[in-house]
Amino acid sequence: MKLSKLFIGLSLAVGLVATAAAQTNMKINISVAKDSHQGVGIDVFAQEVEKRTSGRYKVQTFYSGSLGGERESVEAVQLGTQELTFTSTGPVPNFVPDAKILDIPFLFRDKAHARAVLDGPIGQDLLTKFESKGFKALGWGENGVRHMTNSKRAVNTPDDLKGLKMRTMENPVHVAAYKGLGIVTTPMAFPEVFTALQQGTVDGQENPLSVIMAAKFEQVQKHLSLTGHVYSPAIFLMNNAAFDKLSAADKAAFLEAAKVAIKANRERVDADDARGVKELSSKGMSVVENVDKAKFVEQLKPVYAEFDKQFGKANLDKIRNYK
Ligand code: EAX
Repeated sequence: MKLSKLFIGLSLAVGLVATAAAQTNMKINISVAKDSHQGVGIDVFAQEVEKRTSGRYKVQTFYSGSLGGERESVEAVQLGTQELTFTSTGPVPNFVPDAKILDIPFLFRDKAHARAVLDGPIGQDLLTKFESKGFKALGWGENGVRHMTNSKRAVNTPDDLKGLKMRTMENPVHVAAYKGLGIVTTPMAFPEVFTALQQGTVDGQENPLSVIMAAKFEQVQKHLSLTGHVYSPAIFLMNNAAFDKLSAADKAAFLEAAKVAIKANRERVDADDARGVKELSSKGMSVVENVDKAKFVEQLKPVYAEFDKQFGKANLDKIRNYK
């Protein structure tokens, strides 16, 4: 009797210890809502990690900037206070300067071109630059092609941008380029943007249709112009030490999970791009669909001259001409 009780007690204790050791919890977050291209990305990532590690790793998902904006989150991952984040490249150059080159306006012809560059040798080489800064970059996802919105007027040409006060990401390339377009730039973390637009602290902002819809910016912005001025990548970042602690098989599982997640994330961007204009117009936005992009490129000439110096024209051409 006593012995069997002891046995039950022991096996319970062993079971508890085993369960505790078996499951490691990690956190991942995004600054936009769950029902979005990024939400799909981290939800699929979490499922895939759990599945591919037989539940030994559980990734808790956080949305809408509840753990902080993108800059704060990248910093938390670098410090190791948070294991993972999925972020646009907006704040990334502040940590990994090599990433700056990707956010240059009109660098990519379209999403297919950008995806090919990111999945090819240029993008894969860039991923390795994160390691010395404390990150394991698991793969390039996508935030989408950025367009401009504002509450003041329809934007057809760069002239219409002169003097508009717009929120920008905390990204030096964006700030330089938008200044070159005559915009009054106000860098700001994403979780503050809705209120800033609502209160009129800024007139406008720029983001992919996916983000505009997920954030419901149509409630506080009248005009949308399909400027398509920047392709905005996203990236799965993990704390490098946390990644290093994984077994070889688990490392492969995390990398594979990111791949599956990126596929789902990009598919959602395509779906959002296909329905975005119709949906946003039906909710009251007035949309300029045909923007003469050549005029924007022309206006950016002095800024491009600066970028040629900073990044090397050959490096920019390598991306532009990638097939
Ligand atoms: O990553 O800050 C931004 O405008 C980003 O595009 C947004 O947070 C989604």
